[in-house]
Amino acid sequence: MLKIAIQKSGRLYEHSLHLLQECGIEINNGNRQLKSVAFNFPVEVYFLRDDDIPQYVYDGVADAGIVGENIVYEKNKEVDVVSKLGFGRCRLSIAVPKNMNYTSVDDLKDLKIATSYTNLLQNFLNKKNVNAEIHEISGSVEIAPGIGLADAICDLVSSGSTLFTNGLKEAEVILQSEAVLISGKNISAENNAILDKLRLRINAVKAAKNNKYIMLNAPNNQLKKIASVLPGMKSPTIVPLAEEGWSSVQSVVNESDFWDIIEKLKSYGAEGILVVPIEKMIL
Ligand code: PRT
Ligand code: ZN
Repeated sequence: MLKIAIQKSGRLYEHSLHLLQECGIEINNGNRQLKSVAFNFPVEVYFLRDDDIPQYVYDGVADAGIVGENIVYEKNKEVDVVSKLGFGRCRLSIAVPKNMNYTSVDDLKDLKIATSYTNLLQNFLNKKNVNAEIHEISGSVEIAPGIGLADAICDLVSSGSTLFTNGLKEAEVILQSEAVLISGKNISAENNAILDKLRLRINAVKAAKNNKYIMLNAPNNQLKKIASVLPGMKSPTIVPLAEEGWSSVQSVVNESDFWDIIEKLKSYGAEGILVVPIEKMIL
């Protein structure tokens, strides 16, 4: 049985449970238990504070965990990052009062910076050869400059609105972060095999999210050009239409270059383009 730790409440909780669900793993956490065994996959889920997950995985109390990279690298426990999960995206940044004339990292010299990410901040300052005072606080970091507790802060940012409402501006980005699946170094062979199965399912879910299935009609004399922008998983499927001189082309396209491809397809004479979501994609 693979023991996997996820956040018990907070920003990663819903996404983590949803990802497991999309992987076909059903868990009942109706009355907010501490742990729960899946009905249909050899997994037991532990619900923990995100800060504790790397330690539990390092100690082998849990075999794997879902947690933000910010926590993984701050806690600096020896665990393996198995896969990036594409949610919980944010960045760890240094922010300064918006009226400060900030030009470079040297402007942080001798400032007092409030953070709960002391290790990541210290590493960054060392790398940049800047000497500043780190003031550790555990919550509401963004109010520290306003109440005279610090000159600057180092905290997670996603939309930037928290910084804005507290009269701060982003000065340096220290780390880009998203939720990741981690595993312990001493995982048993049996649990490692279950983890491999889980990873395959996660990759299938992620690939499906990043890709769309596309169907279109194309004049036969344009098929070469159209096929060249639609590589698909191997190559596009091309079947003749009942109407002479036309074919139906089907393929898979990546979300990131989706609009570029659509524009090219239209310019090559494609018609009746249909785009549908993919449920799972096994490569
Ligand atoms: O109780 P527990 O310790 O488990 O939870 P927590 O309160 O420590 O963490 P939680 O639930 O707030 O966040 C869990 C994880 O979500 C973090 O470790 C990050 O990996 C990820 N994440 C993604 C974020 C954000 N985005 C985020 N915006 N975590 C926190 N924030 C906070 C940030 O600290 C700041 O206060 O949101 C504010 C900034 O947001 P914007 O949108 O105003 O910029
Ligand atoms: Zn936390």
